[in-house]
Amino acid sequence: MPDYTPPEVWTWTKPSGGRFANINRPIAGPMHQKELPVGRHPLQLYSQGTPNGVKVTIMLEELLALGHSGAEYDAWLIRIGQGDQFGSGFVAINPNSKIPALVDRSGPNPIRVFESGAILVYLAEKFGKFLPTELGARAECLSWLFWQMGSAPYLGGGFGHFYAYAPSKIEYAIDRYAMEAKRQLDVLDRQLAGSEYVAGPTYTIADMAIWPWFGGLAKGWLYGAAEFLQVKDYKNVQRWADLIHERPAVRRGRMVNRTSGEPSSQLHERHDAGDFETKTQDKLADAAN
Ligand SMILES: N[C@@H](CCC(=O)N[C@@H](CS)C(=O)NCC(=O)O)C(=O)O
Repeated sequence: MPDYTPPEVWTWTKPSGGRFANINRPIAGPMHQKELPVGRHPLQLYSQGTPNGVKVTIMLEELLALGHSGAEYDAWLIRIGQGDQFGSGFVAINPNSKIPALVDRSGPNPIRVFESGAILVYLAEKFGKFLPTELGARAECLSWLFWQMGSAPYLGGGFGHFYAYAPSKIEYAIDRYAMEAKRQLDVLDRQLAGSEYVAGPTYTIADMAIWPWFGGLAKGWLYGAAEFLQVKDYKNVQRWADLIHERPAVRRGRMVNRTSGEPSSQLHERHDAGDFETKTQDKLADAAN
């Protein structure tokens, strides 16, 4: 590896290279003027079907499956690869310019919520579901939720970035983050050895936050790394990943704002429960022909 001596002061002189380099920049704030669309439902979600986005669509679909009509939502697609997260309307609801972001328009004043973990807690508290109220069980659930929020940057921004997206393969970086990704898988595997769901005997927002990342990794959906990390060895994670994947609301949640994979699995925007039957990309293509 060629040596690099950092200069006295770092300056942004060239794109960093690698996938997503076009959306990386060292400054925040809006980059262009663009208002956000608003649909007819109480909740407006602005997102894309990445692991962080899917956490929220799973939660909304689970709430709807329980009959909470107040959880009806419009899901608008924010194409992060095209820089939609830097539009003025989006930055107004998430100054951090990252999906997902939610606006609750059910009350007299719209409430914005950003950060996927905060959105899960907000919805759990609003509807009184999927976050235990007993102090100990609540602490366990929130501990695992925050574990996920703290772990994902190492898995995605560390391992995923250097293994799959960086412009060159750097052994030091891949070793460092593969070690951490496997350590995190082992943490989860040990927890799931004695617990049906992550935070205990019931399904909670901790499962919804952790599954899109570590369930996805276990099922071989992330970074083409299933073999490299030997994910099949984490037997309890595998059991749990399948258990969550079987849930109909999880299957629907995975489809919303999804822009890759089979056209029949991609529902770019969701404005009605019936859209899963009629508005997936394969159906829209058929209708256009
Ligand atoms: N901690 C944030 C992370 C959100 C995040 O990293 N979102 C990514 C997609 S998964 C994003 O919007 N990236 C666009 C960008 O970085 O410009 C959360 O959990 O909501």
